[in-house]
Amino acid sequence: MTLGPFGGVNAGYVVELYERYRQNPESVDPATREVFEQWTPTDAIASDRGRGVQADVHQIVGAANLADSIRRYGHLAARVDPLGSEPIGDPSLSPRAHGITDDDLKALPAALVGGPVAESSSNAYDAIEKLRRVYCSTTGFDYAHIFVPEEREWLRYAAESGRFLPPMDREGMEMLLDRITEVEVFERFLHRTFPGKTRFSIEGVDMLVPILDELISGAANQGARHTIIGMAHRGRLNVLAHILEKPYAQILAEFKDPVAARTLRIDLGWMGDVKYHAGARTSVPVGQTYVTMPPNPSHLEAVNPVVAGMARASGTIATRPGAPAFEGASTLPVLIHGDAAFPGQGIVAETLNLSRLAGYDTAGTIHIIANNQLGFTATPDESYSTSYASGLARGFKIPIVHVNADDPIACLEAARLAWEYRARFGLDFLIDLIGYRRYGHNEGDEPAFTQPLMYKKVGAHPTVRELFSQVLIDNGTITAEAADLLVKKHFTVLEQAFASLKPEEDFRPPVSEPAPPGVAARTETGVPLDTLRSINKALMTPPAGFTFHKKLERGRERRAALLRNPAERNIDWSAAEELACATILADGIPIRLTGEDVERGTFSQRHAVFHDAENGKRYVPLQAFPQARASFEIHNSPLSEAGCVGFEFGYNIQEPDRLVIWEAQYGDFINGAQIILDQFVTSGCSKWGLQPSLVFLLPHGHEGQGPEHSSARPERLLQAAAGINLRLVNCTTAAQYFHLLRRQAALLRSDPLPLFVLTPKSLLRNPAIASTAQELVEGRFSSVLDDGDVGVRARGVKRVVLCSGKVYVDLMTSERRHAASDVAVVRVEQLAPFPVVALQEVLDGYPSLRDVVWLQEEPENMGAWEYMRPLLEELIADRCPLRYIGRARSASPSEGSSAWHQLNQRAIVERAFDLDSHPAESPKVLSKPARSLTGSKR
Ligand SMILES: Cc1ncc(C[n+]2csc(CCOP(=O)(O)OP(=O)(O)O)c2C)c(N)n1
Repeated sequence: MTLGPFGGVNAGYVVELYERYRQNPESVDPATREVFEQWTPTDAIASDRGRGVQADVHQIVGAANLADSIRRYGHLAARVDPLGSEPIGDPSLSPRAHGITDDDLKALPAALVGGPVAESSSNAYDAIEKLRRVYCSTTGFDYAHIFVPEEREWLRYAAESGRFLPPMDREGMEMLLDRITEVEVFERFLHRTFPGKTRFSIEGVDMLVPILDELISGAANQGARHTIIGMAHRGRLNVLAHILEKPYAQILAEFKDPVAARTLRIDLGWMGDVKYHAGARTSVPVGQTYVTMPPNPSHLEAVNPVVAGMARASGTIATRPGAPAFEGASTLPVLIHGDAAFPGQGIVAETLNLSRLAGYDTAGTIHIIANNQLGFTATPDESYSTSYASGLARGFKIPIVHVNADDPIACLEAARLAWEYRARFGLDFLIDLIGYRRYGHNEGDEPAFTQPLMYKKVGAHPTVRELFSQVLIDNGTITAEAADLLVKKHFTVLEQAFASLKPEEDFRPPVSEPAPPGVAARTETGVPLDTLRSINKALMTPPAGFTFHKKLERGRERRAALLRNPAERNIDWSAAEELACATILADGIPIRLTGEDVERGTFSQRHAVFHDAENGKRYVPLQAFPQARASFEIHNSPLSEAGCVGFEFGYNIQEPDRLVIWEAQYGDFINGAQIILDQFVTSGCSKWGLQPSLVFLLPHGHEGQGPEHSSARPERLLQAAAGINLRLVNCTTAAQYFHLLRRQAALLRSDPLPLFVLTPKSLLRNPAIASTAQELVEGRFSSVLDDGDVGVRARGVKRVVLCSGKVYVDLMTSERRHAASDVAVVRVEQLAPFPVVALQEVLDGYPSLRDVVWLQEEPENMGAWEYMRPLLEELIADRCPLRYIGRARSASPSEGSSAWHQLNQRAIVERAFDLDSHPAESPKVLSKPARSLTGSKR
């Protein structure tokens, strides 16, 4: 397309161009030549060429700049509010602002304005008027922030050519009215049948449903086979009913809210959720594409990264070794936002920031803001600092179309533009669907308490169905009776569904069946030595000519020699991890590993990606070894926790046969993703029947680095542990980690649970946690590790110290350990689910106990103690007292000074081995007796 040749220029430049053209018409470009050919400068040219041309040139430049302003700022004058508020406009949209008049424009050629509108116009005035109809009508095109010329030109042409106005014949119009009627009648029926019951009606943005129709069928025509929709409460029931084809009977049954013993699976930890959070998946294709809507928690916008991750997983082909392939066009993600939530919630920005990153992009997500011009009660002025609710999207170079929800054709045009843009560029697009809210925040709320004037208008405002049917009646497309019949037809369908309702049968919670008991404990995960050796050899064979950084060479030499002597304790944490991943890939299970700086590893321990020291080329051993039978992907994530964890959760539930691992830079940063943990990861099964198996690697341990790098806050995860909804492991050997990862991969289908691993930091290279090759060959993960040194002396043991993770190494390397032959140190490697059987067995092996101690380095109100205490009390019963050794209760996870840390750490260890000093007499800051156990049990 060609714009006017002078868009945004100054007069001096045009005079210069005109002089060039006069001397040689071929010396200027064709668009400019065309303007000069049609332009007759005033007579002044003959007498005083310079001044005359200058005057006319000001008009040329004025016209060109007016056209440019309309393209840039026309949306400010667009009538996008169905309630009729005056657009703010902009002075640059009037000819006066550019020193010209309408008459001047009439004397100028249309080519000055450029673009498709110029082709059918007789002069610049005509063309400008057409441009106004494009940019200042019921659609506001907001794309001046798109800096890539090709994308911007495409958008201009699309807007101005009208090519995206779907040619709608009589039948199309009738179908559209039918659809809008169906949407409206559903809400009216619910309103009448269940007065005052919350449903978060769609009314006011009814066009959301036809927009989704257009997006889904448009994307399907472009080859999409799956549409994934994320949305909050507003209009959700309507979308579930009409886009996901959730049966009316089921929705109506949910309104009845039956408590049927048959459906209440409390034994499975099933709690369910309210109806406007439920998800659904169509089992039959709609418009040739399957549609999924994941469940959504109340936390607005939290579902955004989940949908993006699902779409990424759905489009990823992971069955071939090497890096996986991504075919983005196969899946369309659609996110429906609220106008208060979109600018307000940080997770929106985190998700938008993923949109163009390798490993995260979705080949374009289509966003719709269901903009009813209110939050709960908050107004736009109270909700965002941007000009529009959509303002944030500008920074991410996303084209925005503001469209009046009362203009059905303009809405469909916006939808068409969205999917065509996505298909063309594989990038995000945003539709700001501006409507209103017919009722309060929910149907029991009185909106006029806070918005009396707005709701006077809303009360008198006809519905979009009424408006559109009037248009069709006026232009003779349908009769008024036909429009009424449509309403009756849809009421009849709902009435029939309601009349034949059997609430207890029609109500179907998506309960997932639990795995048979004990599967995890029985899972064998050893790998034959020959297999390990050949895989290790392949991993240590780089491409010919690859130059490693000098400092990495020695480590690789050590790695190459690892498995020579199976009894040598030389396998450290990272080697165990790489061998676990390699053997999992060799078993045909794809792996995705992401997190901040994971490619190298926060502690420079992983080096899963090497960079050639000479030419910077990447080499990823796990993508290059010949034994692999599935893909491996690893990505340094952006500096985000909520967005990234949400994304990995979505990826995981969409493709549960892949091992998905997210690593925190330090464990404490996972608190940035607390909403995703609480709302999706730990409760998703209980609320919605989801079965995630996502793995979290959380560096954890008190090492004197201060309060912010010590704790992954296991207490919060343990608080969320109930029944069997997660695994939390704090393991102490490389082999345990190897078997743990392999077990997780083996259980992806049969016993999926999220796995949280508290991982080491300084211990990563410490020989104390190293393992032998033989330990990888044999056995499985053990949830409890008994004190290997006690053996026959078990009878003399008076104290069992139970602990977990890094503090075990502190105990074992203490000088006191040798002398304390009456103290056994037992590691609880898996904290949740509580390993009751394994612990019972171990404790039964010590018949002469005087006490059992739970020892931890975390403060008493953190770590595992408060979770362990009632469980251990029950286990130990009245055999002996249970005591606590560890730091006292504290508001902060650890000391801020390394020296102070060491002092406390040493004291904890000493207390463990000091049987004569009752923990109750310990220094105050360190240990306390278990409150209920200082005397008799409970
Ligand atoms: C993170 C979060 N904070 C607060 C709320 C409570 N809340 C529910 S709806 C709502 C208003 C949302 O307004 P908007 O985004 O415009 O959506 P609408 O309900 O108007 O469609 C609020 C504040 C919530 N659900 N989630």
